[in-house]
Amino acid sequence: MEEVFAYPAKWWSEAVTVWLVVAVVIYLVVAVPGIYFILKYRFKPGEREVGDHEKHGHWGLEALWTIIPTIIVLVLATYSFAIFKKQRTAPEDAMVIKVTGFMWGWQTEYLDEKGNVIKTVVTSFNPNSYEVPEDQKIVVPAGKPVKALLTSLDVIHSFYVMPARITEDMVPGRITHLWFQINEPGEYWIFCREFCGTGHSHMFTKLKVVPPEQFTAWLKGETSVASKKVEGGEEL
Ligand SMILES: [Cu+2]
Repeated sequence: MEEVFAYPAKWWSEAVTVWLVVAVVIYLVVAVPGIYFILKYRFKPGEREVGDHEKHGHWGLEALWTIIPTIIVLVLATYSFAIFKKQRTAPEDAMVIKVTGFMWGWQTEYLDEKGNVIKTVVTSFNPNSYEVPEDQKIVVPAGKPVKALLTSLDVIHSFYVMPARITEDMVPGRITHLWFQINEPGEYWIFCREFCGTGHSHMFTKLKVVPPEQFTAWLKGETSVASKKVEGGEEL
């Protein structure tokens, strides 16, 4: 199985496997005996059609096939909710950025420890190209949790961080949030995932994930981030 290098994508990917295994086991437990009984007890010429098949309930069985599914449902619900909670709660040490969506682009603000904006990156609308200029990419450090505070200037957009498999609406007049962590340096897509007008299909940008030292240097403006080929990331 492919190693997932981003959160919360990794947890959901594991959850899919768990749900799949449970579903396949239940399918086999129900369908295999089902097919067997259909063949074994099918009508054969010469048999009486009515009267022979009255059965009375078996309390042990009834209890068993009520309790087991109840336990399965409770376990899956608790397990899935625990992931959902982790997904909604950014780690304490997360770096905070502010991203504002507009028709059609993004403005990303980087903050210092006091919450002052120290750097701003704006991705602007270009209907003629799928290339994102180097200085318009959203840069974040690899292996560190990033919490994004989201809002919009005009209509509802949605900030979709593709490698992390997470999306959240950007609503004018409201601040929403999500967090993600990408462990593998590289370049990944960010899309608007809420139809927001004629420029929607060109409302995207690149997330550039770089080693932490390189990120700090970039933030301070000491060096520009060198263009880097994607390694093990999303197909661009
Ligand atoms: Cu949009």
